[in-house]
Amino acid sequence: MTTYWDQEKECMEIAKRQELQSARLVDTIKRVYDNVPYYREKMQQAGLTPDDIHGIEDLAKLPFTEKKDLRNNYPFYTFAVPMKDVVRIHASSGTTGKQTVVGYTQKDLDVWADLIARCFYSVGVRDTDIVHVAFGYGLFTGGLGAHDGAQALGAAVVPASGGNTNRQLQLLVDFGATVLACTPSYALYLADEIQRQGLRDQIKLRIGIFGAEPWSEEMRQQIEEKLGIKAYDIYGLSEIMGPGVAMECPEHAGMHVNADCFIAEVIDPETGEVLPEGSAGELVFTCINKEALPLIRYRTHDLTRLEVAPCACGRTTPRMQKVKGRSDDMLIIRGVNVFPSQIESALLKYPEIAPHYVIYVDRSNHTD
Ligand code: DLL
Repeated sequence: MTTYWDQEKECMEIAKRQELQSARLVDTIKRVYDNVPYYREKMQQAGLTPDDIHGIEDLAKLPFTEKKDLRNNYPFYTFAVPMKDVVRIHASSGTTGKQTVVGYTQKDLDVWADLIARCFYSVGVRDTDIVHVAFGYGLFTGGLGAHDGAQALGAAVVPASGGNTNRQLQLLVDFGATVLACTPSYALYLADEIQRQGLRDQIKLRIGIFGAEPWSEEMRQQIEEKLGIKAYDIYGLSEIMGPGVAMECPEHAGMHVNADCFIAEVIDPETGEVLPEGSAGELVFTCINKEALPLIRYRTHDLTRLEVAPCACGRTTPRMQKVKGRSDDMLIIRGVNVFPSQIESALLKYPEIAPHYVIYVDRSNHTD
């Protein structure tokens, strides 16, 4: 009937999954070498051709990709398919005014929706649920990503997008949403407003799916208590796909990486060396089931650890622990990526202001 769950079942056996990853990696490397001049040059500089990549054992031979590489090839020069095959474009902020642009073919969108459906299903979302999506819709991948995934699962989607809290509360009450998807900071803000306006008895939420920014166990407890829901962490980044790269299961024992589509590695952020299983370091992803933008060894700059032992839920995919920080200076404010250099370039437009500044980020009342 549904495909999203069966696909994952197919790669439960670790050896079988590694075989699938190897086959997909070899195919991806051939495609980027043939179709993306940037990757061909990078591989040639490293003395590599696709014939040198036989499977996941050769992954570490390949050069890394950085956000700046996408920026230098702005907007579409990293795409591996002609523009006629691209059906959606999203973007995320970069270190300058320029966005990091990402593209999807129809198949990419179908795979992405399936992955999110798989994530949502794993925490109990069903086709009988009403999913209120309060991630921003637009270039950000949160809104449309969660939307397509919930719809693929057969749930009824309320595309609320972000902001206008009173309207959001009215929709939650009137439509009786059972699932809320948004940033954790906005969930806490909504929870406080629900409490303040005495609406708790009129809210039917039972599951919360929150991500796009780091959040703590304490924050989970607060949200769960205030809204009377179970809250789950969802992780992703535009360059790799958007939300749904990894998501927690009801065991709350880390986020299961969708390993049939993304190979995760943890490296030393200083040296670039791949670290032994279970070490903390910087997360790197390779896309192995993507057509338009299959990034190779993309450095996320997110610091975490990968747990490879099978989970108590029965699944065998590696689990990433909560993101502990970043190895660059990016801040994430209400799900929006902000680099200090962007603040600096705005300040420098005013000659009357000296270019010395301190950035103060206050999250104390969850609205900032
Ligand atoms: O934030 C995609 C997303 C949307 C994920 C909705 C989850 C839910 P970007 O705007 O490209 O994409 O930002 C990606 O956000 O490298 C992390 O630093 C951070 N991030 C995303 N999810 C989490 C999370 C979306 N669950 C950057 N915990 C990533 C901690 C997260 N940080």
